[in-house]
Amino acid sequence: MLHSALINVMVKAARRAGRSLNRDLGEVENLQVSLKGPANFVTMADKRAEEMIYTDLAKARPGYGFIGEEGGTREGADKSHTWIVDPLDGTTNFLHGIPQFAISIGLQREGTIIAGVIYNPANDELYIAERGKGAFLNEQRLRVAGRRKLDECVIACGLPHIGRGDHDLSRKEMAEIQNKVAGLRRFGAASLDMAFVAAGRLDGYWERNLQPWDMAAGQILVREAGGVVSGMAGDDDPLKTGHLICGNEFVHGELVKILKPLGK
Ligand code: 2AM
Ligand code: CA
Ligand code: CA
Ligand code: CA
Repeated sequence: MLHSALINVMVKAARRAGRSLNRDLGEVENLQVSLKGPANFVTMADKRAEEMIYTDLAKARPGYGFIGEEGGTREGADKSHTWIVDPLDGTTNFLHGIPQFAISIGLQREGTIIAGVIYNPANDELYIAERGKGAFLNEQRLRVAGRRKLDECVIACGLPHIGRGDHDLSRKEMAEIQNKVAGLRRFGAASLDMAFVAAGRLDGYWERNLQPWDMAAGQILVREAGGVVSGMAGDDDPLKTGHLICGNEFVHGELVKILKPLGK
């Protein structure tokens, strides 16, 4: 499969930052860990990876804007294109040596995500999606799972962290879903949860209080794999609300039916 020049730029940046993360993973006990807030860890690994990604992307596409979790917003001369980057999604997993973390790079044009790359350097899984051109895992075309019975589905969620979000609501949500599905999972890296939905490994996923860099690339992966992505209302934009539900059309609809009334 030949990808566009744009995707090649994103893949190259993700792979270089991935090598850096793998090096840091080998010496994770020597990494300085700081707290941005309660249970909100950041390390040199996050910052180094973001700098590399910014450098590579800015070199290849000078002028595009950049939003990264660690570096904040950098305006570009080109007001229509913006990179949305999480240099290390799943920092807590990373710090514990759990190989479920990723680099997530999305590209937004005029408010729409047009390309996404998610890369897990621990197992070398590379997810790619471009608008209208499908979604891929290591060159294999992806399609969301086709299950239409909730009690056969494996669903993932995210949980609010210490001092953030509504913990009572999340308990209610989990209890409702747990009672209706084959399995409920919590992996801890939002971008990979979406990549797993695109790959048909998970049937659906929901999480509240996400940031744009957690979901920019994941959204287009799920959509290009034939899935549906929205906020909690079922037809709203998760980039605007911060809340996200995704799955195949059926599973997405069922999750919305269960979760939407709980949030009121
Ligand atoms: P991060 O590792 O890039 O911070 C999983 O629920 C998602 O929440 C991940 O995408 C993770 O991204 C993010 N996350 C982890 N700890 C967090 C915290 N304390 N506050 C906000 N987001 C967090
Ligand atoms: Ca973080
Ligand atoms: Ca993240
Ligand atoms: Ca991060």
